[in-house]
Amino acid sequence: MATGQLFSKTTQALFYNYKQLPIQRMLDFDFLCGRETPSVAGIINPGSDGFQKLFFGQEEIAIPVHPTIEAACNAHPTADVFINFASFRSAAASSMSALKQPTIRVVAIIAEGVPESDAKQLISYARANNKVIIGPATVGGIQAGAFKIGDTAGTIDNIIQCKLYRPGSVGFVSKSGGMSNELYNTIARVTDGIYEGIAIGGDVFPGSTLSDHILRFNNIPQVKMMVVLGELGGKDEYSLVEALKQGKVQKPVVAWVSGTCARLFKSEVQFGHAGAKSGGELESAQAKNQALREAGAIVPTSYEALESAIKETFDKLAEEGKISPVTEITPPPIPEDLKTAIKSGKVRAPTHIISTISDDRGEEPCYAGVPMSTIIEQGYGVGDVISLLWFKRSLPRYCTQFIEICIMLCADHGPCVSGAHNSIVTARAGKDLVSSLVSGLLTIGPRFGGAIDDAARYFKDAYDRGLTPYEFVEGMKKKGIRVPGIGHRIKSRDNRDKRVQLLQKYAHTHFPSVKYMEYAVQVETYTLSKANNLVLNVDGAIGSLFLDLLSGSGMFTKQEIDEIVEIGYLNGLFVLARSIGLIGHTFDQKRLKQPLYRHPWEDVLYTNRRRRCRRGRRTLRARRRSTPW
Ligand code: Q5B
Repeated sequence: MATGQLFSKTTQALFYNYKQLPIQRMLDFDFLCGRETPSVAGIINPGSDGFQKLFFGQEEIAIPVHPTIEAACNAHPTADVFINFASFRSAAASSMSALKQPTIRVVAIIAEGVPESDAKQLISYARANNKVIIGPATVGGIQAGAFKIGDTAGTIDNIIQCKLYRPGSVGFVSKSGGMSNELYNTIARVTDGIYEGIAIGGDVFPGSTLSDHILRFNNIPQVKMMVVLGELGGKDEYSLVEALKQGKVQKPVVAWVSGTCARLFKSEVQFGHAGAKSGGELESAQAKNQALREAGAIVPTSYEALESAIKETFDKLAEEGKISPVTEITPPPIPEDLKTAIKSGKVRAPTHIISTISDDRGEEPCYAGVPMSTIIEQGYGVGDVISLLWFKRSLPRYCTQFIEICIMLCADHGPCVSGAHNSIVTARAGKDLVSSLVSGLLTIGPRFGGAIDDAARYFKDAYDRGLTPYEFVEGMKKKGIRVPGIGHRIKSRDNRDKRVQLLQKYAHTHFPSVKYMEYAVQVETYTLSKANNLVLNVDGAIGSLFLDLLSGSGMFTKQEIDEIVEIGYLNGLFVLARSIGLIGHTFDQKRLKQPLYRHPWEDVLYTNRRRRCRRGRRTLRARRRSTPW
């Protein structure tokens, strides 16, 4: 890199603290400039690693993420700029650690509010080790057509307007980042543009000074003139005055120190930056402007006259043949982000998912259009929520209460049923809650708990077709299908399922019609004539009563009822309810610290033949003796 140059078109940076927008802006700038490699080599996100997906033009690239500064520097030894987006609390420590890395040459510190004592330590370490700090409290800097730090120069539109995608002849240094955007624009209007622009930051102790950069620009052959924008407060501008007086700067310097209005205030004024306060007369904008003028800088009489001063200086250099015309290029268009394009109405994109039951985009989530505050404030219950999310409507209270009763009645049926058994075994195998729950839920099906939908389907079909219970049951038998909703392992004619009786009682009291349930009872009467345990079970009771709810409530069309039965909503009630019990069983086993379950041999009928030999029998006997049960 030539003397004085901080950056080039191949400079790469490490970016500390993942901030998507400024990194993407850097990469967009790279693309605009026709860089071959992204200017961000790696990201340091303390504690995490992996990759971050970002765009380089139209292409998506994965930028490595490292957990520590050391790891990032080791992985990217040619990345010599460290862009520090840490907060003011950790900016000093991370900047010092970066400065100590042999591969790091330039550190840009974006944070405002870095303690002055910390800043001084950083500055003295950097100077002693020949490293450059830009900031703290800076937006960064830019080398036109080559490299840009973070948010410098603002949006892509502004960068294009200021022609920062290709180098000009002006070196620019400013204290303020915001004002540098303004000056990039001014300079682009009246000259061939910026070669390099640096905002040193508005702190009292900047890592590098106005004169540091002016002296550097003086050594860069492509820089033909310099523009300086200082501000009241501090004495930084005087080091430039000294350099000018000592003849260290040979190229024209146009300078302006802003803050001349401070004199209009009766008391001392503090502008936006920590350093921008007029202490004594020497620190006033007027005194500094005067000193710069006397030292040989071109200092206009007002900020408004700065633009013409820059123009005159540039035109003079051009007339003297010191500036050769810049080759204008048309930068490639930056593809717009889909989100932005959609927002501006420029494009439309098909969605990949359609949802009709809930919406979380507004101020509060809505279930089927009902805001959460209504659900809570008007005392909706779980049954109402189910009716909104499953059936997309508010059902009458007697219906939602029926749903809640189903949930309560089916929440658990002891540890011996298939689902609970599986959850218990899984929990005892040391698995987590979700695994234990899911293992129990997976047993729900045509024999256990999941017969509600089929019960509703078959009872509805048989009733609607006017089949007698005899015709129905015998027809099913011919097809080799057990009647869903009929039969139980432990319930029988003499040991009725209380849950079924409770559901029937509720429906008789509240439902306008219970025709499907009455049909199911007639079927039960017939099946009981065959065997004692062929009772209407809880699945059959819920299935038939839900048909009554759907048809009797007047809230569903015939077509909707057919669809609900065909899709099969009702097993969902058992799944939802039994999850409560399965979770309970899982907690219970864990609370009881139960060991790994192993089914006892005695409880298994082994049917594989064992060869009769003495040794074999001895082994089996020995094994049995050592088994704990
Ligand atoms: N037979 C439930 O059977 C069970 C028949 C039938 C015609 C029938 C059986 C069945 C339909 C599915 C159903 C939900 C497997 C049950 C639930 C939740 C639970 C569970 C809990 C909880 C029980 C003996 C003879 C055979 C069979 C005949 C049996 N059922 N015929 N239609 N439905 N039902 N499931 O006692 O001539 O000897 O060959 O599949 O509705 O899961 O608490 O435990 O809350 O957790 O094992 O309540 O009924 O009878 O298989 O020995 O059969 O009866 O064809 O006749 P079993 P099997 P045959 S509620």
